[in-house]
Amino acid sequence: MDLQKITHTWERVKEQKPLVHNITNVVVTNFTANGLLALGASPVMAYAKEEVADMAKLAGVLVLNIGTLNQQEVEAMIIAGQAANANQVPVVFDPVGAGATAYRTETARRILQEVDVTLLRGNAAEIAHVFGETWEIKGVDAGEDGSDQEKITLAHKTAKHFQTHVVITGKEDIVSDGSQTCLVKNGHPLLTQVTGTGCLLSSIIGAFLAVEKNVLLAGASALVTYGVAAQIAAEKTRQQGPGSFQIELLNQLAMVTKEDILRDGDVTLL
Ligand code: ATP
Ligand code: TZP
Ligand code: MG
Ligand code: MG
Repeated sequence: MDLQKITHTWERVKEQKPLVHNITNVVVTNFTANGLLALGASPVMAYAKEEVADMAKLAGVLVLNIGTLNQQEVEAMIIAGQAANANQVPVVFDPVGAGATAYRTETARRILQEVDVTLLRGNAAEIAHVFGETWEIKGVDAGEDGSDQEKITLAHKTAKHFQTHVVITGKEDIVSDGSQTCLVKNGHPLLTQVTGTGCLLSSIIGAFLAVEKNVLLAGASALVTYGVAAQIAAEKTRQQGPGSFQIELLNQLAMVTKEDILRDGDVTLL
């Protein structure tokens, strides 16, 4: 995968400032809105079943996230998802905590059945549970990350089974369409010490999908850009803690340069 193509995709996000309609969780709402703004996208959070179809139609992408789900919100997600499908608006789905409870696993599968999801993004445990395998999980956090090969196999079969694209994140990230797969080795362990960094990433992938129809390219571009911004943020806050890192991540989502991405981006088409 060509880093020039990746920076070109990122530049188009900044130019086009796509509207990202999020139906997300209460933990990460503000962080997600600020992260999307820092990247150059335009966030909106809208949840009422009376308005979600109208908002999804207007948007460049719809992002669904079941982090603090309830029955009303799930109904709204399905209405929004079907409106997005009817209007060729791409849909990203983050099945937060799938596998932790039966309700989350069943809801994740229901959304995948009733909505045509363009890209499914989760940690390895969440994706495994959605697919129907068991994998260690602790609340919304993955247990063991798994080897690259295990994650690649899981991404392949999940993408094929649900006819979608899959991103599995962790120490290394994978994006797969069921046959072609990219491996991204950017990011920083401090990302695991700030809540919502996975949820924000799902919305950022959405912003890239709003400007790029090639889902593998959009996914890889988002993973590289986000991972490089995190690496620079970690470097800049080296003597400090996760609080400073969280703020610096927002700064770097706005300030990361083409040169940074070309220098530090680490992506391989397998
Ligand atoms: P979890 O709840 O298991 O933390 P998540 O939804 O927060 O899952 P992550 O897998 O943590 O999602 O991915 C979020 C971001 O953190 C991604 O950019 C990923 O590359 C990065 N990341 C996660 N773990 C590491 C790590 N050990 N080293 C470097 N980057 C990491
Ligand atoms: N509990 C329910 S949703 C949520 C928590 C802690 C946020 C999870 O965010 P992420 O991005 O998966 O770490
Ligand atoms: Mg995480
Ligand atoms: Mg998550």
